Amino acid sequence: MNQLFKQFYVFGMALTSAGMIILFFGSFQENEPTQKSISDRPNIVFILTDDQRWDMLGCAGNTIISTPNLDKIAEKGVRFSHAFVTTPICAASRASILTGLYERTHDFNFQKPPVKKKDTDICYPYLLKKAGYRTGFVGKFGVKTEVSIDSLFSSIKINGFPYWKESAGQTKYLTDLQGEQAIQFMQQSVDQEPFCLSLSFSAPHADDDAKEQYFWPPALDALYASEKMPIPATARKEFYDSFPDFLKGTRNRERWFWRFDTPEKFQEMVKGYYRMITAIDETIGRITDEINKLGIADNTIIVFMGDNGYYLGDRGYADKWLMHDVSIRVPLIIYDPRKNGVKKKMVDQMVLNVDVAPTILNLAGIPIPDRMQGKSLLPLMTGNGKYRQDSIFCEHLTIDPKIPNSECIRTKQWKFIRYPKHPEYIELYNLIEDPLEEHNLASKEIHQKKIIQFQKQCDNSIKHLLANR
Ligand SMILES: [Ca+2]
Repeated sequence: MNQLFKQFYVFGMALTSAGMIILFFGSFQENEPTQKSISDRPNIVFILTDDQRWDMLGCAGNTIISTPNLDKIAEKGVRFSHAFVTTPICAASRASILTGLYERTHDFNFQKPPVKKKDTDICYPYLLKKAGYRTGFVGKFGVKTEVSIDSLFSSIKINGFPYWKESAGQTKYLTDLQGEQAIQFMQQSVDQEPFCLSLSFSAPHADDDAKEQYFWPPALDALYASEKMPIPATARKEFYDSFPDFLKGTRNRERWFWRFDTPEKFQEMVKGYYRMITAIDETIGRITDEINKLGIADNTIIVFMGDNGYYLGDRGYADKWLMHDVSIRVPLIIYDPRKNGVKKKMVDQMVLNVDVAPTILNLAGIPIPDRMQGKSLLPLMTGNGKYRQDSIFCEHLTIDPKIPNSECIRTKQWKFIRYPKHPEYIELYNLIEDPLEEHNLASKEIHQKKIIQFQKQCDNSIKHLLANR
């Protein structure tokens, strides 16, 4: 018995040939999950990294970084070149990944009450577990929930900083330890298929409390040592100096002093960040070897994503939180060995972290709850069915006084950014002519109508997301 699932979406935007912006909003999703017995369903390994920017992958065009195992997964699967997070911060982004809901709707972030039961009731591990999956979690969870997370996962191994751990009389690098725990879960699950493992590496997140910030295994000490790490185009001093006061001296700038305030420190810190990503890649290599060894490679889907982007000295900043592409754009790769009608190698349409949960459910043949705001990416992977995201809305609602709240609309061509507490300052970039967002066009007379339309679109998006809270 097949069922038809529809989701109407409220965000979208069309530009007419006359350059007028028309708000229209509606996208439609159809999924016809095959009703199979639970034992025929695929295993799913969902790997999330912490603070890995979209271009920190060889397969994304980075000619310095070494990520051969992830490149291999991308080669066999589908890479999404324009994947974004709806909120660029660990806590809110992870809640969005779990539930398929925007921050404005799930209302979870640092120093906020836990994710409500009605929202964890639709999260992907809960629904997979309910359908008969063995669900496992390893690594940094980063989300508080009203319900015990035992109701979401059959097996839980939560851990985090510091990067060096004492385990059974040995000192272990955290990424290696998390990899071992992931492998252990798969070994324990192989007679209880299907399983879904959510593996959330702590790396390459800096250990903020440590002067060194970045930690990697000694075997990688020599890697990148002779490289000259590229300095971002927006790292120049006059760029930072041109900011309004509320964007100066913020948390992004504070951490810039920790990491990038001299050319020598910049080189060393960026190399450390790269080495941490290579260490993740090596661990992922061990995980894919184990999938082969266990004889489950033809039925195990791998989904790989980052939880937010990263300023590596761009704009005189460090870390994430704001709405520029370096902060909201993340890597996303999905490899389904069953093929399942997948024809695409790369998808350049804009997709979101809130799409992960509905995609995982769709791949597992489980109905997608109407309440979910993300959409399954399967139609984009197969080239069949409907998915449309002509524009995306992103936001960050932190209560940290040193991080200005911000909201944006991004289309293929335009980026509109506003700061709710500083309505006088707007950023507008033409991404086709200016992909690095160097030239703020907001004061140009010719763009004023466009700005009014983007303001309305932000307001409408927020209204819709609040109504669904
Ligand atoms: Ca993060």
